Amino acid sequence: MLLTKRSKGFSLLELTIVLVIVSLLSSGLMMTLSSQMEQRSRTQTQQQLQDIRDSLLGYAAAHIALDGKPYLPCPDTDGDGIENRSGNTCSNQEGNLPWNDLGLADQDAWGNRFRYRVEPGFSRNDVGFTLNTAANLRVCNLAGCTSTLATGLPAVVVSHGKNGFGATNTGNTVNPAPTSPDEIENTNGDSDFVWHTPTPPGANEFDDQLTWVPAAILYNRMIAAGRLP
Ligand SMILES: [Ca+2]
Ligand SMILES: [Ca+2]
Ligand SMILES: [Ca+2]
Repeated sequence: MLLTKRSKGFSLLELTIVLVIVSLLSSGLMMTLSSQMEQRSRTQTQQQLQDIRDSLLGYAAAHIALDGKPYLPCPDTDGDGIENRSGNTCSNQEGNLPWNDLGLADQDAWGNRFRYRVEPGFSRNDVGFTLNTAANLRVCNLAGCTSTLATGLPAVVVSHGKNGFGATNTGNTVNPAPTSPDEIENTNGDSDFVWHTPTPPGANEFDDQLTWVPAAILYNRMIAAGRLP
């Protein structure tokens, strides 16, 4: 009789065990969902970076400097997505991607602008670039650039990733600066950038995503389009 009575419901202990299992399962599910969303945002941003590189190559093929040679766009420095020039040269060699000129989205998957740096010799609209124009941008494995992934680059584009440190947001204000050396290298306005796989928050935090325009690919496309030599 006692057994029949017990089988009608859960004991407090059983209920507690069930609740613990449910909470473990749901927190595991939440973690899986949030890491899936993060991965989806990274994949989306990577696709955008590929489109940006293609658009920069297309821009060079379609824009003719006064001397008949091709040129790349200047950075946008005032938040309207349109390049900023001072006469025939860029107002600044580094700023945000001129998304409006390129016909692309104005933000990465985390709501921030893409950073864009272009070499002076590749961005004049009076004297275009040739096969001999100097290109000195570098993408390195680590800050300080003791080893390089790519050198002699005409242009580099950076998404500042999920943490968005150092990026301009869509309200055209600059987010808090990064503190890790590798992310600082992508915001300090010189010719060197860093790319490697993400590292978690902490002293060496890194979540930036990059693309770059190799000189050889740019030249190849210009020759194929009949724009160079
Ligand atoms: Ca502008
Ligand atoms: Ca970042
Ligand atoms: Ca740098």
